[in-house]
Amino acid sequence: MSLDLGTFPIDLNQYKSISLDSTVNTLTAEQRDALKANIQLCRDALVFFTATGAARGVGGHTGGPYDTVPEVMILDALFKSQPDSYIPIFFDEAGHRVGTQYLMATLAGDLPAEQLMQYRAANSKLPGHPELGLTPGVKFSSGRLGHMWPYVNGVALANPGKIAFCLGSDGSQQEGNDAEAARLAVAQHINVKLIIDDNDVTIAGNPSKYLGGYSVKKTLEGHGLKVVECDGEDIDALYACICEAVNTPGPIAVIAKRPMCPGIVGLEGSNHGHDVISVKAAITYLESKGHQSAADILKNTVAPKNEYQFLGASAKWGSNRNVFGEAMVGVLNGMSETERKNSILVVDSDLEGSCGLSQIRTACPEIFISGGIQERGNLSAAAGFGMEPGKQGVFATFSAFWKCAFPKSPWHG
Ligand SMILES: Cc1ncc(C[n+]2csc(CCOP(=O)(O)OP(=O)(O)O)c2C)c(N)n1
Repeated sequence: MSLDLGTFPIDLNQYKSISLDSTVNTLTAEQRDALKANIQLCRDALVFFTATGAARGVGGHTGGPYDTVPEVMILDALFKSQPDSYIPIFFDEAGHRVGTQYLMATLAGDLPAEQLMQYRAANSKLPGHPELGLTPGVKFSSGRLGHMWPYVNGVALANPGKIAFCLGSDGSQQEGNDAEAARLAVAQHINVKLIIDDNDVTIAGNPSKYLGGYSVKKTLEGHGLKVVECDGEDIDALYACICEAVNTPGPIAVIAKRPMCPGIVGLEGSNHGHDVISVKAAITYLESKGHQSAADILKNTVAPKNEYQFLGASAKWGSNRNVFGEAMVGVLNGMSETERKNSILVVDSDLEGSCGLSQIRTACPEIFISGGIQERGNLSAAAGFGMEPGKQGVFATFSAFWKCAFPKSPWHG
C-alpha cells in the first residue's frame, strides 16, 4: 500500500514491512537494519509533526512518543507477522504520548499524513490525548496516568489465547491504580505484557531525585510480577526481552531503560524533553537528519496572533493558577520560617508548574514536598497534616485528576 503523503515532507512510504517470529529471539542483520531504519524514520516524523504544534503555539509532547518508538516498531512487526496471536493495539498508559497513535494510524492508512501537521490544532481531530471514536485509527482513550493497565487487564481477559501489550512509563507506574492492576494480573495470571519506558523523567523532574526509594522494577517484583530489564536503545536486547515476554505465559513487564530523547541535542536526559520540542531544536535535529523541507516548513510557520483588543483589562496577562501561587506566597511571607514549617504542608503531584505550586516551592521550599504522581496518597497526606486545628495541608492538581484522588466520591460519580 502506498500512502498519499500530500504535503507531509518526510517520506513515510519508506516504512519497511518486517517479519518477526517471537520464537526466535535474535535478529538477522536484515531485520536489525530494517528495524533501525523504521525507528529513525518514525522518530524523525514525530519530531517534525509535534514541532508543528510548537510552531503554531499549541504545544504538545515529543519526548514520550519519541522514546517508545523502538518497542512500537517491534510490536508492529509482531502484530503483522502473527495477527492471530495478539490484540493488535498499542495501548498506552501515558496518553500524552498520543503522537505514537497518530503516526501508527497514518502508517496503517487510517489518517492522511498531511493531517499530522495539524497536531493539536482546534477541530483537527488530533487532540493531545487519544480519544476513541474521534480520530480515525485511534483504538482507545487514554490520558489519566495509571488508568490503562487496569483496563488492558480486562481486554486480555476478554480475549483468551491472545496476548495484550500495554506501553507503560515510570510516571504512570507511580499511580496506585497500577499497583491494583499488578495484583490482579498476578492473581488471575492475566496474559498482559507491560513494556515500560523508564527514562527517569516526568514533568517536574527526575523520579530518582524527588521520589527516593521508588524503583519500577522492585515495585512490580513486590507484586509478584516477573520483570526483565534492558537498555531500550539496544534493539537486540529489547527484542530478546519482548520475545521473552511473549513466550512467558501470564503477566510480565519489560523495563526499557533509556535517557529521555536519546540523540536529540539539548534534550537528551532532560525533563524539558517531556513537553513539545522547541522549533529551534527541531530544526537543528531535522537538518542534521537531512530533512531540509521539514525544517523549512517549521521555519515558515507563524503562530497565529490574538488581534483582539481587551477593554477594561491591563496589558498584563495572568492565569488563575499563578495568581493563586502568588497569593499563597504573599500570605506565607508574612509568617516566620518556623511558623510556616509548623503549620503548612504543600504536596505536589508532578504538576507544580501547572497549578501555581512552583511559586510556593521557590519561595518556601521548607514546606513543599514533590509527592510523585499519586494523587490519592498525596491528597490524604495533605488532609492528614491538617487534622489538628492550626495546621493546613495544601494539595492541587487538574480537575480531571481529582477523580484519581476520589475515585468513588459522591461528587465525581
Ligand atoms: C492521573 C494523572 N495525573 C497527572 C497527570 C499529568 N501528567 C501528564 S504526563 C505526566 C508525567 C508523565 O511522566 P511519564 O509518564 O514518565 O512520561 P514521559 O515524561 O516519559 O513522557 C503527568 C504528571 C496525568 N496525565 N494523569
